Amino acid sequence: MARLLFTALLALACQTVFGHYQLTYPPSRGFDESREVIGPCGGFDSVSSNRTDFPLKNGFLEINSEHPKYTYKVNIAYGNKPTAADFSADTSVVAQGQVAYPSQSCLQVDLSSVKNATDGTLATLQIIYMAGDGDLYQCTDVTLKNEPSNFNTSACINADGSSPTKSGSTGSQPSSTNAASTIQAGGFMIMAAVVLSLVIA
Ligand SMILES: *[C@@H]1O[C@H](CO)[C@@H](O)[C@H](O)[C@H]1NC(C)=O
Ligand SMILES: *[C@@H]1O[C@H](CO)[C@@H](O)[C@H](O)[C@H]1NC(C)=O
Ligand SMILES: *[C@@H]1O[C@H](CO)[C@@H](O)[C@H](O)[C@H]1NC(C)=O
Ligand SMILES: [Cu+2]
Repeated sequence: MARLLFTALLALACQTVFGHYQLTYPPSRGFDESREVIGPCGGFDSVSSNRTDFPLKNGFLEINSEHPKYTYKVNIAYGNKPTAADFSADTSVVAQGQVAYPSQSCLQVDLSSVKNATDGTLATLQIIYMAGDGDLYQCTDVTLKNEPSNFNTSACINADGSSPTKSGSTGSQPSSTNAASTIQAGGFMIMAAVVLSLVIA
């Protein structure tokens, strides 16, 4: 019984400490925190049957981050059923940047100067998120459109209140993600202390 309690507490603590991120818009192919490390799409290899229209100009991906600081890269792959290799061409990167606050962030993805991104093209957008605990993957299946019929522009929100057009522009990668690692190490210590005190009691 006590052992069960420890296990439950440990699982809870781990979940809190090791939160990652969710792609909240357009809808993710699928989310399973424990499989988010699996490329190219966080463990979800099947293409969604209902694609979201994605604007060629001024598009974005909205994510919810549990880490307070991270860098990210957005890759595009074309066609109905892209393979892992399709996301990793030199020409696949369509956005990258860094964010220094947790929770909601609107990552700008402007495809207007991407050569193969044309009206009506089927594509999959992949986010690779890096916050110090491995590359974490999410994907969304879209149809690229000049005039999207079902793209929700209101979903673009930055938790720090900054202008969405400024956040997530293609930018330089920071040299390290030490802040995130430090916070995680801190979480580890607290978790260890809690478990230890329970064992002693
Ligand atoms: C597709 O439809 C299902 C069921 O309505 C929904 O859960 C899922 O989020 C949708 N996916 C996309 C990419 O719109
Ligand atoms: C565009 O498509 C062509 C033909 O499929 C391919 O050779 C080329 O690498 C693609 N370019 C980009 C930027 O993806
Ligand atoms: C669009 O996104 C906003 C913010 O997330 C949400 O409140 C609203 O319900 C969404 N609209 C539609 C039509 O899904
Ligand atoms: Cu994480």
